[in-house]
Amino acid sequence: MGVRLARLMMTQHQASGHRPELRSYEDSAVGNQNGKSASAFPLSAIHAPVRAVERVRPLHDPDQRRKYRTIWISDIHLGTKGCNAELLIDFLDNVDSETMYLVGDIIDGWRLRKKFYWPAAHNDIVWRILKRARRGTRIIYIPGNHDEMFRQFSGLNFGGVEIRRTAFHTTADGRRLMVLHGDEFDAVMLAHRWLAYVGDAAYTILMGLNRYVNAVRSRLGLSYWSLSKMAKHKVKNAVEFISRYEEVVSRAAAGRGVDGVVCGHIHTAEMAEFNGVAYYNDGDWVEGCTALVEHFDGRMEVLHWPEEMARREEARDRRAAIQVAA
Ligand SMILES: [Mn+2]
Repeated sequence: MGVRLARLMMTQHQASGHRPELRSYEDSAVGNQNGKSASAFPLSAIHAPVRAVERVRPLHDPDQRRKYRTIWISDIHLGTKGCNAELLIDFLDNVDSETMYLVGDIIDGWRLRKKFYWPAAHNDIVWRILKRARRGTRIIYIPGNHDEMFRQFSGLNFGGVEIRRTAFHTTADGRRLMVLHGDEFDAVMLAHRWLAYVGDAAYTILMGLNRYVNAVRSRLGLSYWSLSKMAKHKVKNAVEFISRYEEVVSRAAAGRGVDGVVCGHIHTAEMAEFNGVAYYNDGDWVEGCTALVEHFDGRMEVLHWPEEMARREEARDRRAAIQVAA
């Protein structure tokens, strides 16, 4: 299944009219720098997705990135319109780590099976992650329920990416954390799979609305705002569900004798403690756009990327204003 999906992605990529764009990029680059004609350059020898990475945005200097000991991200849902690829690309271009955990639902196989959707930006994310592995970042991928087709490869290594069902992480201050996607605890999903699909449909509608609201907001010059994040916090049932989920996961972690647990799945970033067990959720890249990070002293933090971006823009505006004044 995984191989078929990968092949399908490649085919789609090549058929999407990407080549002419890439060629024109190549033409100008080769022509300007070497004075050679483009036809002398063996374009077909170049792997198209690699060029796509460099085409979208100039490469950032890895040394300039904010560095953490560990990064956890999950619920990216590549292959869906809900995936906030722009924000994630910005995150990956500005933040680096020694170890990176991909905590599941990275690729949405459920949705891809129904309707194929794979824009160039989604390839850019895959290639940025693989490039990190090549540069020496340890990458551990724990497939979730939406990318469960990769679970059969648990224990294997692909291009420097280790695939695991569950992982154990030791923090700089010596705490042992269990890392898993988290659908294992979702009683609703196990008992009534159809209910999860109904929830999925409602979620898709909400995400569509979220996209629309934010398109309007960005046209008005307003920052990104999460509709369902607000909706979730307003709806009592959802709040109850989330807190029950957090307790169930923490109790299971206590049973395994670890100091804490890191998961994703419910798209709600959180740092909490239940009966002496730390509960961390790295959130998602559909609505909240959050990551969990470990500092070099073992301190944990949730990064809310839309806010980080807004802060950066503000600082840039301030610098520009100072320059104008001077
Ligand atoms: Mn999930």
